[in-house]
Amino acid sequence: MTSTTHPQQTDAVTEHYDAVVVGAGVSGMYALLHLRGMGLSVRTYDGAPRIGGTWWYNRYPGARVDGPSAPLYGYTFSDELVKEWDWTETQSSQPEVLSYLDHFADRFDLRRDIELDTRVDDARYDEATQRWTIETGTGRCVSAAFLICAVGALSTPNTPDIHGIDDFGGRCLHTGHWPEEPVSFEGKRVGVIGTGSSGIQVIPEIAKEAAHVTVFQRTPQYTVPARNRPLKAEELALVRDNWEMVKAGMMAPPAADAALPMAPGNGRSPFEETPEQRHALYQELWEQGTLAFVYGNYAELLVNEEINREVCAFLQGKIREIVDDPDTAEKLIPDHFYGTKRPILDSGYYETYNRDNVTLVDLREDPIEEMTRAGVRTVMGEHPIDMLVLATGFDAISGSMLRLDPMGRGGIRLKEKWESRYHNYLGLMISDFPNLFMIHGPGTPGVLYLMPLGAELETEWIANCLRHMSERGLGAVEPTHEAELAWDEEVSALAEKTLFPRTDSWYTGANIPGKPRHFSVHVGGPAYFHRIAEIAEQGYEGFAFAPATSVGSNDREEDS
Ligand code: N01
Repeated sequence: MTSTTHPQQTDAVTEHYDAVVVGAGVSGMYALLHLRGMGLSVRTYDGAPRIGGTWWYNRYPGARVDGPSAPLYGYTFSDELVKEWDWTETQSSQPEVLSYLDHFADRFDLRRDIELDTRVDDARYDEATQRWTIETGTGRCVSAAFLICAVGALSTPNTPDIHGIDDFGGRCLHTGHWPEEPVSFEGKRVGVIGTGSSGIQVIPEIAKEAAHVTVFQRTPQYTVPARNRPLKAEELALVRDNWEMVKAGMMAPPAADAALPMAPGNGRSPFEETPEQRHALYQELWEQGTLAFVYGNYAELLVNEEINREVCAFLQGKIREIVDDPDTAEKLIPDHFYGTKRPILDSGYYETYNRDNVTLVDLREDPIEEMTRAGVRTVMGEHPIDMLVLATGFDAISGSMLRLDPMGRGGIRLKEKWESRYHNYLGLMISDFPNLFMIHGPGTPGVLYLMPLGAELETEWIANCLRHMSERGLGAVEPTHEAELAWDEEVSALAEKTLFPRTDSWYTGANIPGKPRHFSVHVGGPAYFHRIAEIAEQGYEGFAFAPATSVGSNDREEDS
């Protein structure tokens, strides 16, 4: 890196990089490593005091990977890393994932290029220099040829606008922004709002310690036992010894005619089996726990109403079986298609309602009116509490990009561009925002795929694009408007084959008041990565490149 001056940029700019990465979570750190490995000068900024992104902020009791078992939730690019990190449980806990990310940062010497406690406040593109100017809350002003937004799909907390919440006399915590120091619930009356993945993980843990827990539930949720357990040495060895095959399996797309675009299912047809056979499968998967309940199920589960309703009935039976009080059990029965909200894995969630110190308030029949100094007032009365835990989720997928709100060509802000739709191409780039790349943006499989592996594959695509530009003396790239519209149709058409768009969820933005309702996840799973590779191989169809201008073109050679 040098401090070359670019004439069109303000005097305040003190440093110039090839790339600035926003975010030092799973994606941002991999982007730093990979781009630095190409000989680029890269700087990474993160507002948190430590690396880890979501895994730093979501440090609430009970937080653990709610996806595929370890070691599949981890980077795949380094055989050494796979071999040397001993995951200890099937559903890795938040402290263990954070330790793994710390190890990753140290092992690959990433920290020297990461500035923590440094939130990016603004990013503006300058067409003349083909560079981004980036300003941080700490007063830094730097420029970069490429802006890599690894801002997280689930990292902007959603804090509900409840009347009087600021007047509450007790402590108020958000699961997505949990304090660093330990929190004691001992002897406390705790209210929890929210029963998504975070609520379902945290409620049983709080109930073990608190004097009383009142759960304020707006929408009941299905959850399947996580069946978390220690990983056996032989299980880890099996994966390590067959790593190439395991990895290939993670990236293999289902057949083009598969019922569910993102996963092959169990290879069995539900229509060729008797109701008893199907029930036996659901029972087997319930006993197995984990996301096997989705991925070991029939591929029709997320596309066929009839099969989905049968699975819902099975799960509803489980709730009635587990929960002793029939009224409470009825309040816990969901009414959406299973799996169309993010599938949840729990450790004793429904069982928690059998405890004497746990009460469920159904906000659909008894909504919150306001918070008072002493608690939560619902239509039917006041619930005194000493602490409030908001497990109210995130402004997901697009929220963190909108919080960054970069300014593109001609002064356009992202908030303007995305007012009614998250226009993008391949989930990676946005027209009018040249040289800005997103990782796990809207339009990628992001939250429906393996996040670390997805980040690797998206970063590698970005790196290849930068190489393509460098070899041809190109200084700017952005998608065309037409390509964006076609991509939106492609993503929507895939989603329409499934039941996903029919449910209100954070996938559709329905959890945030006023957010446009649009299912913005690519449901193709591994097929997405094959698709974006194909587009690159075909000469980056749908992208417009511009030759490097003289003022902005020199950085790679000079800076590295
Ligand atoms: O958030 P959510 P989450 N009044 O949006 C309720 C990932 N994750 O943090 O459904 C009352 O799912 C809301 O009700 P409703 C994981 O992928 C990963 O739980 O909108 N209630 C819902 O019950 C997950 O899916 C990990 O009606 C209000 C809850 O709050 C995703 O993050 C850990 C309300 C929010 O559920 C999000 O999960 C945690 C209001 N005004 C999460 N506003 C790990 O892997 C919202 N709610 C570690």
